[in-house]
Amino acid sequence: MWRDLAPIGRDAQSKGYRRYAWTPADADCRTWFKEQAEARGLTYELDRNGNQWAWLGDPTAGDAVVTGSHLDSVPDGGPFDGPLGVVSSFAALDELRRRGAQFTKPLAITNFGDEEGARFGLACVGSRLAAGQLTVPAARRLRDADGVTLPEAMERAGYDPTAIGPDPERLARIGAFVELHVEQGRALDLSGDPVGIASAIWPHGRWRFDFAGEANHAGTTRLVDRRDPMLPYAETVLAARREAELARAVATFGKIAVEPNGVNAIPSLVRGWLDSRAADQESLDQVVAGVEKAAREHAERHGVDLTVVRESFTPVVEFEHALRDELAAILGAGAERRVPVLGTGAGHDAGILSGSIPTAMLFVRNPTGVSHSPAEFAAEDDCVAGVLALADVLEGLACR
Ligand code: HGY
Ligand code: MN
Ligand code: MN
Repeated sequence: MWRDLAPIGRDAQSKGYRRYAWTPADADCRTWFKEQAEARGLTYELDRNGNQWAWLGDPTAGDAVVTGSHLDSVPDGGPFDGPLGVVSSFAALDELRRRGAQFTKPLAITNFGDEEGARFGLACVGSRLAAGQLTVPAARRLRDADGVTLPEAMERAGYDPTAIGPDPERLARIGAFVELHVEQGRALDLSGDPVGIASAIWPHGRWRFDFAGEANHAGTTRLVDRRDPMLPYAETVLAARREAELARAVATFGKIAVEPNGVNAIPSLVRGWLDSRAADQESLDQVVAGVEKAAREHAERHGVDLTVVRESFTPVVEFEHALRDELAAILGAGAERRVPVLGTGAGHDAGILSGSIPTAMLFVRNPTGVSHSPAEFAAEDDCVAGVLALADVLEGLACR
């Protein structure tokens, strides 16, 4: 399965993945998912929001145990973020069949669409739509860098965008959703464990800072006559780092768009996107307020106009304790050591769905902690340990 997926959407130069929502690479990943489902005799379903489901047993029986993740990537993302959870779900089912496990509840494997929000800027679109956390009008307004809206992109990919919307009946069928994901940090490397259980997801969001100045000639415009938006932008990036350090949080300006983006032209507009996350809401609010305050002061000083728009936000997620503890009990049974429980600063579909159904996450060791990079890596032994752990969890939850 891993080898079949590997070449899809992989850039020859960067060796990173460019699997953006509703693009041909995304379509190829979706085809792979459907083939894996059908190869196992699972009932394939595509839901109204373009999420893919592979069912074993009667989906309408209720109390289903569901596992899966996403197949889309950030720009030049790594091979594991998302796909490890989907591949491990199919592999865990294969393992359970090898064990002769008898399912007493329906099981489903899922691929949630557009988790990374790389193309339209909002994370977890597929799961947010299903959970009613993204309204249809707001979804229809999403636009990519070329001005293509989400509905247009879905239509071009052969999907019916008029069907999108909340899917409470589908979520009501689910008793528990467990997502396996490569760890995006080094906690398991430091603790020496191949697998961990998630406790919480930090509150996190994305804010767009638009600095509007005055386009002019780079060579003939005196410094005192400039309204150069690049300067307050640069000072704001440094302010974000300071605010994050003060609040023991993280803040990243990872994406910038400059108009007209010419070497010899003072920009008319600089757009910068802030991603900030913190262990608690108060710290996150402190960082964002501090960055915005600094941005306004610097913009004012340079005669530049500033607008700030919050484009994506996810409140803190505390995974349901009963399910978290059930995973710990299942994985701890007979093991010589307790499976570590750890928080994360990375968002996931399991976080979005935790507002609607009981969800939990398993993390697989990432020896360098690097993610959202072609260098993202997990050792095969650890990936196998993740599959076996997921199989144990699914057996414990769905094969009583
Ligand atoms: O950005 C995140 O935390 C996730 O990878 N979407
Ligand atoms: Mn990611
Ligand atoms: Mn992910």
